[in-house]
Amino acid sequence: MKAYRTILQVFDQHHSFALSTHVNPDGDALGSELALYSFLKDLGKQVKIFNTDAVPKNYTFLPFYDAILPAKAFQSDFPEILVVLDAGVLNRIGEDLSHTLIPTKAMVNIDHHNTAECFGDYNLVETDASSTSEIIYRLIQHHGTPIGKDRALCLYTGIMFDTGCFRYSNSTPNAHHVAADLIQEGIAVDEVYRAVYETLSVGTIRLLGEVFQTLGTTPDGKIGWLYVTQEMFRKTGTSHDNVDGFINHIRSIDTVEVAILVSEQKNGDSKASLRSKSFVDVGAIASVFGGGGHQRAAGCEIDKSCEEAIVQLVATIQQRMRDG
Ligand SMILES: [Mn+2]
Repeated sequence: MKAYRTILQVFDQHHSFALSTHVNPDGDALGSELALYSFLKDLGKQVKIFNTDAVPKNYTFLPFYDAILPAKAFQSDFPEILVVLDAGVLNRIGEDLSHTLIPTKAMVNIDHHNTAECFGDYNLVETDASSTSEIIYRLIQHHGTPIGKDRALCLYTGIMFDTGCFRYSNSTPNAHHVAADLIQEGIAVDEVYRAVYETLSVGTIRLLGEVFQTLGTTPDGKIGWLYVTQEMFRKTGTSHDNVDGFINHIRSIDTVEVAILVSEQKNGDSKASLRSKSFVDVGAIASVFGGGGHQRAAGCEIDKSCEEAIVQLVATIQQRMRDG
């Protein structure tokens, strides 16, 4: 637990902080960031959050979410300490921010990704943690500060999201113990679930209908994919934000080991999400294409059309499966 002590000392010895997390922030990115924000505020620190992408609407129930500033709000008020959460490499916070948001004293990286590069001056990287939120929970506990209901709501949301609502293999006994503690702070788990997942627009369901038309699988059924194009977004009045969770439909096919969801970017390039069920390390697959992630969940960008990206991904995955 020396790593926790070291990070708490760094917090103790400095006054001004900036926090950031990865682009397209998810429940864990936001939950861990906002809980840490609240913790540092309670310690009397000056704290600002700068994220490249805005908070998705379904996360605006999180306390303190309006403290999150856009990248362009950062001028030259350099923080002593920059804490980067839930990102394994620095440029995951966005190309611009990764170059402009420079701390005067030290960078701290808190993360749980297998592919984490430990790019900070101080790194709290625990690859067996379910989520960055679980690590922030431990950090606050280690300090002896009560978690409290607001931070519990943030951290529970993070753990719930990263464990796929306690269904993925990272739903460890520890993750459940921490979740139990957080629930004890008085949060309503049914409300958290509804806020995150049951706020779909009609457009999102229409988009799902379009995307389902693209379903493909390899002859053995082990790899399945869907893709979504800019035209589908236009037709249904939706955007990339609405695609969240679509990949789970492919993963739920009985024969599928690897699920691929490819999304066409505005410039025609592709962004791929990869999920696996039990044995394929999709983090390793993603890193072949310059991406990253975990064994069971990863992502990468490919400068090809959706169809071409799928062909390349499938070939790479089949090769890995053959090599065992
Ligand atoms: Mn995470």
